[in-house]
Amino acid sequence: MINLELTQKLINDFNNNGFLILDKFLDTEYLDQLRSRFEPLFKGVFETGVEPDEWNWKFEKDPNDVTRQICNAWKADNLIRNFVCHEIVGKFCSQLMSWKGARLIQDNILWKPPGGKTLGYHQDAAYDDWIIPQTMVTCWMSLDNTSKSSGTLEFVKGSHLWELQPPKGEFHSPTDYKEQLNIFAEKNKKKIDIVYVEVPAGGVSFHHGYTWHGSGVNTTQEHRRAIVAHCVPADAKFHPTNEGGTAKIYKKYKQKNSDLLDEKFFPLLWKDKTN
Ligand SMILES: O=C(O)CCC(=O)C(=O)O
Repeated sequence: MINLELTQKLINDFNNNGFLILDKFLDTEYLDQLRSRFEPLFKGVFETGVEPDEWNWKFEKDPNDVTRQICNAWKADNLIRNFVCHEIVGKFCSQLMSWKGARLIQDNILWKPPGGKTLGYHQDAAYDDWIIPQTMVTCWMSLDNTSKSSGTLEFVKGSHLWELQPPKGEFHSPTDYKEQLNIFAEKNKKKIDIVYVEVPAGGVSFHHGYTWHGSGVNTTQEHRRAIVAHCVPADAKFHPTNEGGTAKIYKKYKQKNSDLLDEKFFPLLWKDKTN
């Protein structure tokens, strides 16, 4: 991770747009190593012996033209953990959201091969109604150069100020990946202004949990890979009753008689020690 400070201007940009895009974030000397972890992980070779929580694509079993995703690869791979659990990720997420600290609620590794299909437009915080407060910020770190034609991540500018809608429609490979966005915008009379995350390998974007985003087909001959940290406030807790979104997978980590997010499964990345 490069040593970078967030300026007030960058924080203001995030607050105005609902996202922030930076060309330099990951130390480029680690990119090859990080990319080399993808194939073993999708083949089910887990360095730590711990299986990730979600694993949507398996080598030689699933179609080649989809976006491959693993959730919580940090539990399986120490190098991925070093990056998605890095304190600078937690510090930036906290500063952008005006939080006193940040905790990892989930990671993703994403691999969109040449011809790889879409991911439907959605709002990340819509999936965590089992967390109080229901909020999120996402740090998306790119391991490859990205462009509109490689099916990069795209955001709707200012949509973090729209209300949250429960998850709807297909997430993986919908034919019309903007369908849910268009339905929401039409119903709520919102204007859609799309910005594509076009960064060199090692670049990053951060987005607010309410920001609408998705990605199109990779029409290039290049692979498009990213590692992603989804964070919540350091003192976020389990909702005592809600069971929607991704709760069906993550409620198993709730301890009896406690709403605390256990450090073993939801690690604290950074905490402000100044007050
Ligand atoms: O990389 C993509 O295509 C989508 C990523 C995404 O949805 C996210 O990081 O929240």
